[in-house]
Amino acid sequence: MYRPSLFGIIPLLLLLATGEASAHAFLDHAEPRVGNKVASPPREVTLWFTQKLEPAFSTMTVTDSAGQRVDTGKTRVSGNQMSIALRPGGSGTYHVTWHVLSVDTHRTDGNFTFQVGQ
Ligand SMILES: [Cu+2]
Repeated sequence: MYRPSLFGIIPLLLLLATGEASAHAFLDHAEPRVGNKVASPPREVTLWFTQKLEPAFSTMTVTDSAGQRVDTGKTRVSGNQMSIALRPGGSGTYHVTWHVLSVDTHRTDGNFTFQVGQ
């Protein structure tokens, strides 16, 4: 016999909460891919978000393993996509930090790394 319980209700609440949160712009994927390793320094970094971005308030920076900025400082935004060109850099761990304002006026930010070289 069926007995309603919290075990049925809690997943439903989580589902509703997640649905609300996904309305903000979160990182969907990136190129180079998050945590991945690439053979040579990429010419640019591109991020794809779960929502369209406001170009004037969306930025990212990229630093190399020495903590030096290797991005050109000019973020390009198109729809839910944001890119930045990189200057030639060395191998090691690169850090990408992003701050975006999505079209629903919510701010989100985050960071990730990828590896360059062996
Ligand atoms: Cu939102």
